[in-house]
Amino acid sequence: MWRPSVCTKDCPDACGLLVKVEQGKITKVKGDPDHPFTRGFICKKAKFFPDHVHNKDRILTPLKRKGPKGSGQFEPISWDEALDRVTDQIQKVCSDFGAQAILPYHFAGHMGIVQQHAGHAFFHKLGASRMLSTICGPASGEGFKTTLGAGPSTDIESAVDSDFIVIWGSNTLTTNVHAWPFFQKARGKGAPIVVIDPYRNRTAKEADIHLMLKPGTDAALALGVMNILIRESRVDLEFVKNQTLGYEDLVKRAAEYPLEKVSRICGVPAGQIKDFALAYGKAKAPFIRTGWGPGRQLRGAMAMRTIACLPPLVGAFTTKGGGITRSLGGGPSDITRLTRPDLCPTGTRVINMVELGNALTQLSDPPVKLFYNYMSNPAAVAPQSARILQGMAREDLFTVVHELFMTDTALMADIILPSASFLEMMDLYKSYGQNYLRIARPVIPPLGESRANLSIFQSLAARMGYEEEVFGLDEEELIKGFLQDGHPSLEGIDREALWQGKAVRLNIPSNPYAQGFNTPSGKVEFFSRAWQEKGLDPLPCGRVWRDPDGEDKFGLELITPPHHLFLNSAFNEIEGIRELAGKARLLIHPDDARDRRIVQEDPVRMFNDRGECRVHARLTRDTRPGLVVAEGLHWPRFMKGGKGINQLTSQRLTDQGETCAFHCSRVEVETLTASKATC
Ligand SMILES: Nc1nc2c(c(=O)[nH]1)N[C@H]1C(S)=C(S)[C@@H](COP(=O)(O)OP(=O)(O)OC[C@H]3O[C@@H](n4cnc5c(=O)[nH]c(N)nc54)[C@H](O)[C@@H]3O)O[C@H]1N2
Ligand SMILES: Nc1nc2c(c(=O)[nH]1)N[C@H]1C(S)=C(S)[C@@H](COP(=O)(O)OP(=O)(O)OC[C@H]3O[C@@H](n4cnc5c(=O)[nH]c(N)nc54)[C@H](O)[C@@H]3O)O[C@H]1N2
Ligand SMILES: [Mo]
Repeated sequence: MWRPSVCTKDCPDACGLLVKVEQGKITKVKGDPDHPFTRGFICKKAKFFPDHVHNKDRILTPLKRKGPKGSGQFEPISWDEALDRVTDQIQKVCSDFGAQAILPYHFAGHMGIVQQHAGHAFFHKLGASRMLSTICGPASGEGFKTTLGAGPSTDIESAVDSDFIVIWGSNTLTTNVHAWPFFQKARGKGAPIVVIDPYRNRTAKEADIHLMLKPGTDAALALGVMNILIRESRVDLEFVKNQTLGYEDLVKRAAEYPLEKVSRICGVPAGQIKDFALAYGKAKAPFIRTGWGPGRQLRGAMAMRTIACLPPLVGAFTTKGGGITRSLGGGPSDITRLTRPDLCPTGTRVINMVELGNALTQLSDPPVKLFYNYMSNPAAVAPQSARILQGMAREDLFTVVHELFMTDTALMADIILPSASFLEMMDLYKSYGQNYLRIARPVIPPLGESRANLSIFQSLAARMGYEEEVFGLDEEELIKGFLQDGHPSLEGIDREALWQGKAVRLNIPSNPYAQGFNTPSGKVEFFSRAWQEKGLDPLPCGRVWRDPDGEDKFGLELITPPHHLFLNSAFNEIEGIRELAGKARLLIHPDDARDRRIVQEDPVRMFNDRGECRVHARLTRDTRPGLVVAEGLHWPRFMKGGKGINQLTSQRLTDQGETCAFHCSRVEVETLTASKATC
């Protein structure tokens, strides 16, 4: 029997799935042809879901540590014992140090609205430290918001009518593959596809044109393009006059970015930049799909803000098919009935999740004494992991991990609570890459003793004696409440179809920017008074910020973009996927390899002052001299030496949004082949 479901991974596509169940076991997963956006195909990873659910390594009972921290020695215990231990420890920490000594840590292991937010009310009521959720998108979001206003951007489906597609810092064929058929349709009607990315990723290889810029130089490139558009009279002056703020200032700023200078900053040939600018300016309906890549630089918000100035300059929003997309994710948004921020004591301290390493090792008054991790694998995904592991190894820290698998984070736990898989729980799904809403019900019951997040937090709440309504509501009641929030996107939607499990289109326009801009002035803000008031440059600016640590010592820049076969660190649990993915590799230009006596496939050590890891060298011209690329994220415990790529990344925060600059590290690389290392 085939049952409908939704892929709950942190991916913009949120695929419609059909799941085959035979004798209580999931035997096959395929794409749901009725899903209007994902249209019946799924990525290679999702085909392995049966091996995710029925994985021999899945944790199916609560576990208690019995050996030293990190040794991997655990013994099964009952739920009662596990919950008692967790609540006893919570109470002890609260009485000895206060509730703020407890740090919840969570992200997007599961994208369902209920399960993703299932712990918030509990930790608010407890008065635990609050986690600032910054690891992924806020720098990009702040950038877009500043220029174009908050809210969903142009619908990817509308790109079929574009005559010029730009994929700017997104590896679409790896991270958003269901957008590709829409781009291909436009291409079939004559639209070229341009990719702007520091390396020749899978998408760049399939594009018509690839501008291979240096990391962190997007704002300079966009200003150079603007300068050409202005000088060559390719600006939509009417749109600019009626709907934008600060054009005269922008003209002056763009003039500071003449072609040759921009070419030097970005490392892109001047002719390529000029051709791109003229073609963008000439297109009737140019469409830009920005990924999160430019935002994962120290000046990520500025980069995204500056890229976002291009469509309004040429009036792209006035034509069907034109526009710009970063994130959709509109729709009902009031989750306070579930998260209950009102229960949180005022003045509770906030800890940025990017700075977890510092929080676990340096924070005092109070120090973190209880770390509660769920839906995230920080030992693999968060920056400067050596420091995180140092913190997690503290004997005086009690760690609870709520997981399906023995991740590097779970290995450091005192108590592990077994999580049900997404196919064993109910939830409501929005997506940040398309405008559909969908409900999925359990396809099979939870395996073993595993339980969904909501159920676990409710048991803890009951043990703590919490009586608020939220601690007694089930998934269905919470979803019903959420769908009543009166948001305009819910007007007229087919609720019956939604409850039957069908994907239902939200009432969101294809091109929200055609209806105005959600900025303080209601216009596109080339000049931002809000940034000026914060002491920031109010105009787009192309100055490049690189990793300041070890400029004299480490000669290479490192970016760590997504791997085709993993999703952040997920899917490492599947042996078949690990085999397909092979060894952890580093793309390095042959010139850099030669200087370091590194040959094809050499094991190498990559290092900086923050840490080190071991990978295999792949010599390739898909990257430029001076730039190495490590597609991630392999689980550190499966890498040689047990150290992951985030040993090298830093906790430094982006200019706005306080996000991690994952693609902005300086490193050095040396061969580990003994004969060469000694000669
Ligand atoms: N297969 C797979 N799919 C995924 C994920 C995964 O790990 N694997 N992760 C999921 C998640 S959580 C997210 S947020 C999305 C992210 O999806 P993307 O936006 O595609 O991923 P990014 O890491 O932001 O990197 C995108 C591209 O930006 C490039 N880049 C790096 N620095 C710069 C720069 O300074 N300028 C420019 N122009 N480009 C730069 C990288 O080389 C990369 O090709 O994908 C989701 N989908
Ligand atoms: N170097 C580098 N690091 C990066 C990035 C990068 O580009 N480069 N990308 C970053 C980005 S964009 C993101 S979004 C973060 C993502 O960081 P995370 O959200 O931590 O991502 P995952 O690796 O998917 O880890 C999620 C974990 O949740 C578990 N899980 C799944 N479902 C459930 C559930 O229902 N309940 C519970 N309790 N657990 C569940 C999974 O088994 C998995 O171990 O990583 C970031 N890290
Ligand atoms: Mo992300």
